[in-house]
Amino acid sequence: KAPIDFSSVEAKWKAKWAESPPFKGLETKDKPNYYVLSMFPYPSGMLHMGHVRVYTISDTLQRFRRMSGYNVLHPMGWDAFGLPAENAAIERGIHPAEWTVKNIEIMKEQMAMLSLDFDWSKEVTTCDPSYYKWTQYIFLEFFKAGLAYQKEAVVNWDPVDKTVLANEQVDHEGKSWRSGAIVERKKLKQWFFKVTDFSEALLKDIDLLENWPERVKQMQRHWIGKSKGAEFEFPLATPTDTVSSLKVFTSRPDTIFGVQYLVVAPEHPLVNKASLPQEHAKSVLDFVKGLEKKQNMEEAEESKKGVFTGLYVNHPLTKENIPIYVAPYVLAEYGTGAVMGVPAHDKRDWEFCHANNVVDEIKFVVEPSIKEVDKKLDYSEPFTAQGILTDLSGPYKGMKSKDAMKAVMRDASKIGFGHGATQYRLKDWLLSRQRYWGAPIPIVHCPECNVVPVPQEQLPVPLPLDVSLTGKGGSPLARAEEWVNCKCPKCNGPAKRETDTMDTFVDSSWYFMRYTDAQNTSLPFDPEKASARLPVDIYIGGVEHAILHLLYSRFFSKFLLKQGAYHAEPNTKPGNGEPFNILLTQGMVHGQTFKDPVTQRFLKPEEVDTTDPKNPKLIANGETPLISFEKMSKSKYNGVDPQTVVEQHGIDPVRLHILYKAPPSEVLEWEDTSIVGMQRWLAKVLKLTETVGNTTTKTTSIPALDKMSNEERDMYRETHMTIKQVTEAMSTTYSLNTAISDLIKLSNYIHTSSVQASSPVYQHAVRSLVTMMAPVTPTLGEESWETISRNDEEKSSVFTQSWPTFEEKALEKDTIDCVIQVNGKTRLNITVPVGTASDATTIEKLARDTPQGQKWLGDKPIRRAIVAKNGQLVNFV
Ligand code: ANZ
Ligand code: ZN
Repeated sequence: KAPIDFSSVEAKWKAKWAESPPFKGLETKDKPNYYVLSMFPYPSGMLHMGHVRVYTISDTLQRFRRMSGYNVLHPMGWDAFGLPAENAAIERGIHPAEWTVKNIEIMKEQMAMLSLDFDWSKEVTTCDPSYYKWTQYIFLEFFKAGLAYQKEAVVNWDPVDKTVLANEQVDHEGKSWRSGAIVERKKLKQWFFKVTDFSEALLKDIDLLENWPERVKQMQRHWIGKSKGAEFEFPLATPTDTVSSLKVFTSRPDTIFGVQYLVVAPEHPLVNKASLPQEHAKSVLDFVKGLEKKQNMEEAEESKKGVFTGLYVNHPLTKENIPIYVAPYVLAEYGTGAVMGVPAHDKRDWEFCHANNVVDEIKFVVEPSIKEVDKKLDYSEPFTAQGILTDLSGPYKGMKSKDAMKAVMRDASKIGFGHGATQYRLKDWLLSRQRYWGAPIPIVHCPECNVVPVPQEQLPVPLPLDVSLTGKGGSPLARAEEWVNCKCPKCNGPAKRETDTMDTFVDSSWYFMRYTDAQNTSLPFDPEKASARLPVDIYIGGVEHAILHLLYSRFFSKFLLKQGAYHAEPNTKPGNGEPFNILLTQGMVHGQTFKDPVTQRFLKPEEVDTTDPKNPKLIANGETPLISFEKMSKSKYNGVDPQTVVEQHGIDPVRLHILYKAPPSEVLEWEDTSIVGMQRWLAKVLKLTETVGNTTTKTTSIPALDKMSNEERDMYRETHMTIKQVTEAMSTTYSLNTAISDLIKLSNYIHTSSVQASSPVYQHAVRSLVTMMAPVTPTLGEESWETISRNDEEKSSVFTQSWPTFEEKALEKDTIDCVIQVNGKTRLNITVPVGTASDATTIEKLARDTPQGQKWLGDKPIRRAIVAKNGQLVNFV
């Protein structure tokens, strides 16, 4: 049985908070702003333990900030467009809007259940027209700036359901998850954001993100993937009417003499009937056609299969004619969509060369440098490192790779053959989806005027509500005829609406800006209001968003800064339109998992007897199951429902347990058994506060340090040490688990100390303890505070209290521990008063007064005393 009746204490404070919200009216102009943001959830209808963890962290930090005198923004909203709602509609016949609204209601209740204090006046719901109107507005800003455009792109196409599939919807055999049909690769017109215009800024400014985890920054750098090298333009041996040369990008210009063929991607413009020699056109085009099935494509890529085009280029440096191939291992979207094949020094080129019998002899143009004695060229595999250029490298032989790269590029640019070039792996963002439940792209297609943006005053382009959802047949909006057919905003003639909707990542790329001015009806947000709040001070969320969401948000925020949608205070970090200052990526919550020791089968909870939690048994045969902690999943029966856990143990113990069991960014291994410890601690704190509540003398004035008894002095020091450590954890290290253990230590200290509850130092210690635990355990914080508060004003809420500050003086010790050496050998330890620490004569006297000192020093005279480390070490010679 729990030592406190949590549910009744919770009910009491929930009612009080509902009547007068704890932080209401505390915002004033003279306080600094602080923005605590946690990633908003998808409204699936149920909070999971991961949500509970992230929101507990953000709620704790925001309460701490408010008590520390900030105007805090701590909003919440819903990432409410997306596939699950659409699938629910298809499977259960419930409209996505209805499904979403219902789920939001449930999850809001669950958040309240957890004592999470969000500013609901700033709530945003991305599927609400009052929000997506502004998503459309921002899309048009991109469009007008030339950064939103349409182009053909290869998509996964299900030929049975006649719909585009996401990569995740194609199984490993290249079949559709829904229809089972072999997925085709089809070129369709798609909408893109030109994020590549920002490649360099997005890369460079990662250096400004001092308060981001290194791992996340590395992932972003890798995703952007800057690569330096050269572009070479090879002239065709026999130029045709349509093509005269072929451009390649390489990161290894030093291997230019090792080029033995070129390869272009199947989508390369060279691959068409007009450009190919007649006798090869059919075989090439048949080969490419075969790749339309995604399956074949992946197989060919794997096998490094390719086909000869019948064309040759002339190598300007070797003067040799070399063949051009087509192969899917060359990607159309990277570099120039063509590569120079250097089989001796690139693994994929090597494999391609062997798979297609391209040449008889492979040219090795680089070898390991002589310094690496044990390394020699092995002609049975490619040598991919840099080294020294061989005799086959013409004028560059004997040069180091590094120098050869420069020399080759210099010589190449002299004859117009090539130049240095930089490539990024980052591609433009394909944002259009052939889906219903998303923000319509605000574009009209007119037979006369072509692509026409919907004028601002006509926004939002509403999502029509009566659309039949079958999951088949392309964009559902295309079937909403009344909606599709419209008038051209430019010429007023008959026209058609764009039927694609936007990727939900578009919605979430700016929601944190909308929070700063969520009710605005004339703009996405007021520039002044946004500028006062941005950048977000701390952003807490899952590491699974380390790349896309964070990159897209950085892109949006840089673009909107450039557009003047808000401005940045010159000295605000990180600067350059970076949206998030501190990024805290919380770790996953793993569930306790039981397996049969023999069959390794996952066991259901009802198959395991856990009455003795330290010694669980299989009910069937009494054996001990295998126990591990793994990602929660239905198939492992290791999921934990937040609601059940809270009902069982109380909100505060659950919050404490979550924060105490692991540092925020590490995996949290959830098991219920040790929550009892948290409950006991809370009961102990309640006892302490009752002791204070029962004393008749409630004093405020704390005596001067030298007026305190020794015990009081120690308690005072302990209190201030705890204030220092907990403040540091809440404000800089986010080591919330150690903050809690420091609070536990302090309460134990008070509990065992001989200082009386009537002492102002005692009361100060308890008051500090309760104030500091309140952000983590709001209910028990209030309940304990009520007991010790001195007057009605104080009584109203612990959250009206200021966060305690520590005095440097209080931390000082009166004595120091001194190690005494005799002739360089450590012989004894003594305690000396701080003031006498460097006074050798006093130390000598104190030392001689101890039995150990008698033994080692006796009456021997001391020739010399060496005092080191501020008196912590003294050597008597
Ligand atoms: C010749 C060469 C020789 C290459 C050698 C590598 C090693 P990073 O560094 O990632 O940018 N490449 C270029 N465009 C390509 C495309 N569209 N599809 C597939 N591969 C492509 O990679 C650059 C290297 O990737 C380029 O340098 C090219 O191969 C290949 F010893 O050119 B290299
Ligand atoms: Zn028109």
